[in-house]
Amino acid sequence: MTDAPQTETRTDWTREEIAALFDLPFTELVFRAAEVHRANHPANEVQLSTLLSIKTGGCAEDCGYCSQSASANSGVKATKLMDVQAVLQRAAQAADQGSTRFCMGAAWRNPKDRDMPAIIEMVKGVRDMGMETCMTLGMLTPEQADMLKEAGLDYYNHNIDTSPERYGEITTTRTMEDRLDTLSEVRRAGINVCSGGIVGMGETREDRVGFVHTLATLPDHPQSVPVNALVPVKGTVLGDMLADTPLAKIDDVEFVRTVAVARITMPHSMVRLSAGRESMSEMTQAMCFMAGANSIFTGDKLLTAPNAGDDTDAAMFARLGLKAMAISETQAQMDASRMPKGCVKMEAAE
Ligand code: SAM
Ligand code: DTB
Ligand code: SF4
Repeated sequence: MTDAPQTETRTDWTREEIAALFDLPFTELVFRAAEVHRANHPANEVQLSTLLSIKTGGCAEDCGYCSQSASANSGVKATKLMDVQAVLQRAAQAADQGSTRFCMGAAWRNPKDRDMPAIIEMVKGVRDMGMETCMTLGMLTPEQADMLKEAGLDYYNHNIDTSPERYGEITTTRTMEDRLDTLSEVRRAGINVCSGGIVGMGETREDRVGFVHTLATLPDHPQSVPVNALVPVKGTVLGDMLADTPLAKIDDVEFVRTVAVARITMPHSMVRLSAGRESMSEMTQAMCFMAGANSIFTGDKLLTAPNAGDDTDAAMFARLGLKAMAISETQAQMDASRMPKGCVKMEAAE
């Protein structure tokens, strides 16, 4: 490990190196992550994304954290795919609120071919408003990935969620390999990859090491890395497990450590402080921004769970002196993230 900030894109991280980062004294780890952040991104700018659930609930997968699984008893009502015009109306509202990326999520194991024409209309319509588009629809066939690229989709979100060892305890209806296969189809099609996971599911430190290691050793780092804190939902396997064993809840310091290690190992990626902000103190969020998080979800709702809300976030940004990142800056960051491996950026972004 060197003392210079990590600007080189490495995909050969070892688990031992990642574990050693997690083991650093907290202030040393956050200091190093902040150096990497400043060398590669504007330090006080945060990208704003808005989520919309375009098809809610009734999902055939059994992800133990998710309120939308048909196997959960969460009370979330299953809906049909939303009408294209209604989706575009919500995107226009998000653009008015200053969001630069609109992420549309469907509670599907995979999209059916009959759904694709409406999905494509949604991508084209949102793009025409000048926003970046993101979809998260479950597993994709190579043909579907190509169709989404052709429609102009900017990002596809597909999380690996946890370590390869823990994966089978969280979801039994698919494997980590299935997940990685879809990610490689998305990459091959030329769509930016958004992939991260959830911390606070009762996993061990070793699982968090394995989670970051899996992402940081993909053939290319995901352009976007969402780090979610589990939102415990009553009636889901993990929500109920955590309600019974509150000590399994992750502490804020360990959450910030995970953000910092993601920042150091994937220096050019946008690291998104995702679900769970609603129950996180402003100080913990501030530590995450210090540790290199530079993207959030805005608005008062995620897919089904509550989010901090625009007024709360505006007040936090004012107090912390943070600025919304312009879309041109996000695109410059993406170009940097596509630099060949081993290429060292000479100038700091600010
Ligand atoms: N069905 C698609 C899929 O699984 O890829 C898209 C939607 S799914 C809800 C998107 C991601 O949200 C999941 O992979 C998971 O990481 C995150 N997520 C879902 N429920 C969550 C919860 N209760 N707390 C934190 N993150 C959650
Ligand atoms: C991601 O990593 N987090 C978002 C997005 N990708 C699709 C979803 C968070 C969902 C939180 C729980 C809910 O709203 O149901
Ligand atoms: Fe379905 Fe996605 Fe929820 Fe899993 S995370 S149950 S795939 S909606």
